[in-house]
Amino acid sequence: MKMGFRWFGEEDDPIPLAHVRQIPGVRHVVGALHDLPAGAEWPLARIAALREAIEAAGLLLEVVESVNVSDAIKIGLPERDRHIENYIATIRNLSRHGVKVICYNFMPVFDWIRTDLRSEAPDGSFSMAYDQQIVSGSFRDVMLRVQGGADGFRLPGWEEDRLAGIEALFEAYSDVDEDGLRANFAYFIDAILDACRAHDVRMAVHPDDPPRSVFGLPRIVKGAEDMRAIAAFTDSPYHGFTVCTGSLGSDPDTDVPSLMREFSALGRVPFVHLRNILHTGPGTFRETAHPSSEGSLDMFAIVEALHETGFDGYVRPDHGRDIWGERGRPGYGLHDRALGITYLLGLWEALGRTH
Ligand code: DNO
Ligand code: MN
Repeated sequence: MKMGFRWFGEEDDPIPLAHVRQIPGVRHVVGALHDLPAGAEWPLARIAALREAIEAAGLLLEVVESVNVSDAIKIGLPERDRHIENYIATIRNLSRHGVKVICYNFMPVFDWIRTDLRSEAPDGSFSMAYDQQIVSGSFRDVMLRVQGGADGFRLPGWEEDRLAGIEALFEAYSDVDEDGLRANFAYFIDAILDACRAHDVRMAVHPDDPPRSVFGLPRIVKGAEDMRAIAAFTDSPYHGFTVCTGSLGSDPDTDVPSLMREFSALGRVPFVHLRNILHTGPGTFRETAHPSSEGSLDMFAIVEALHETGFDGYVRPDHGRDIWGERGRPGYGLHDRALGITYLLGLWEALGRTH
């Protein structure tokens, strides 16, 4: 298990790499060029600069999250082939700098969604929460509620310039149902797979978060059944998953340890996001600290599933809480994610000693 830490870059992340380096057991930074639009080629020089900054801190850049897939590719618009060419060039450029895994998602229009970015828990810590009732309204209601509530932080995909064209984007999706979206996904994977093989870069699709349709948009990476259909595009190990326990586990019907066991045993899990959530009622959940004792997921059983299937890929803690007065990017503070890492590595060490 290779432990990583997500980092948003020198300009956008308040956490210095020197601090990441001090978290015991962390050797990998999960990074990206966040300013580049989906559909563009990532220039070699920009990747080189990111890698150099990470390596100068004594860390490695082997996992990138995310190289976003454009809506043109998801919708199947004519410009998708140009975007796919750029994606292939990006795979090649990343591989030249030692990148082994690309995390991405196939969610239309938006990325992950929460309805509260700073919800206070009884212990005085803050974390993100979700209420399906609120998402059942219009996305503008959600936007008004969420934006500004966390020091002006915007959910990914909700950037101002993007929201300006949002009606047209919704319209462009009006003919895309789940089957259509899946067909466009298969088209994308088929088009990039040779490049992945040639450059030895494994693709790892992140599940939908939350794992259900939002604002009437189709979503197709919601649970084990969806994942089986996606895995069936090709049996190549270059087409795999980022198993995100918190995203998948927010559906109370999903058995995360058994899903992890199934896909890891198939060799289709190059990357894992480990985090816990607490089901607080029908259609609601909040993010918690990583240990099993704090939330609804059995983190021991999840890590055990990885151990027993001989997992040797990359993991990172996912969203953590804001604790000890820290107030940075929601979900991506230093302290709680560092605590999570120590807990997860403790489970891993114990499993190694006893199995
Ligand atoms: C949610 C997070 C997401 C994820 C992207 C992947 O669980 O891990 O930010 O990174 O959706 O593209
Ligand atoms: Mn995740």
